Amino acid sequence: MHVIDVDRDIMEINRRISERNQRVLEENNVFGFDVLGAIGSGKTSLIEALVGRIGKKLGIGAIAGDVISDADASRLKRCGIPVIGLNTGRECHLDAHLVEHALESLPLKDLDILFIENVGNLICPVDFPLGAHRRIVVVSVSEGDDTVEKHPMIFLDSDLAVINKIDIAEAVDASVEKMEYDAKRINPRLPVIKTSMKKGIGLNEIVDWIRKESNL
Ligand SMILES: Nc1nc2c(ncn2[C@@H]2O[C@H](COP(=O)(O)OP(=O)(O)OP(=O)(O)O)[C@@H](O)[C@H]2O)c(=O)[nH]1
Ligand SMILES: [Mg+2]
Repeated sequence: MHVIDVDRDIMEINRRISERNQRVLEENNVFGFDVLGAIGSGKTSLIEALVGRIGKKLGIGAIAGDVISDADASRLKRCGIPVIGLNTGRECHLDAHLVEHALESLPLKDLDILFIENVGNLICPVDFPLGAHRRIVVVSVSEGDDTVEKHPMIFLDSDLAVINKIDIAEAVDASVEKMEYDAKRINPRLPVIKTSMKKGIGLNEIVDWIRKESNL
């Protein structure tokens, strides 16, 4: 029997398109950050906070991935940046082909940084690079302090881990130290920044990291 490995083919096609996307970004001098993480962990809040901190000096654009709504795209548009919303329908992750179309509609010549907010999920997006240069994974204490140890792949494949909502860690009985320890155990090279988007904690550290990585 001839078996076709459909998954492998899809991933290979995605990989090729993601490389093309990265070339498009580079031709336009745009540095891309993929923002991944669990549902409600604070991905949109992070992008909003970063626009507030570096948006006056740098041209920032965003792609907001959601299953059906345009809520995140609308939130980010209110920050005054160009945003393309992408709906995936039933899919639990963005793919490079969707991003390729979004890139065609963004004013890339005016941008220095592009944030791509993926659909809230710690599993599916891992295997689908989009063309961004770096991956930021956002988890929060409210998902439980065993979230990191249960999802090693995304921490292995990311360049920065953000542990968010530390302001409510005690209330939800979560150990931020355990989450940080787990992330470092899974990927010793991974920088981990503990944040509260609500209280503005840890955001300067993220700005420093973004500037260092993007050379901007
Ligand atoms: N207490 C607290 N709440 C936060 C913090 N960061 C975000 N939130 C709240 O958490 C909720 C979800 O935040 P979002 O930024 O929308 O999370 P998201 O990851 O973009 O969510 P999805 O796109 O739906 O997966 C919102 O009500 C935020 O106000 C934080 O540091 N502390
Ligand atoms: Mg969001």
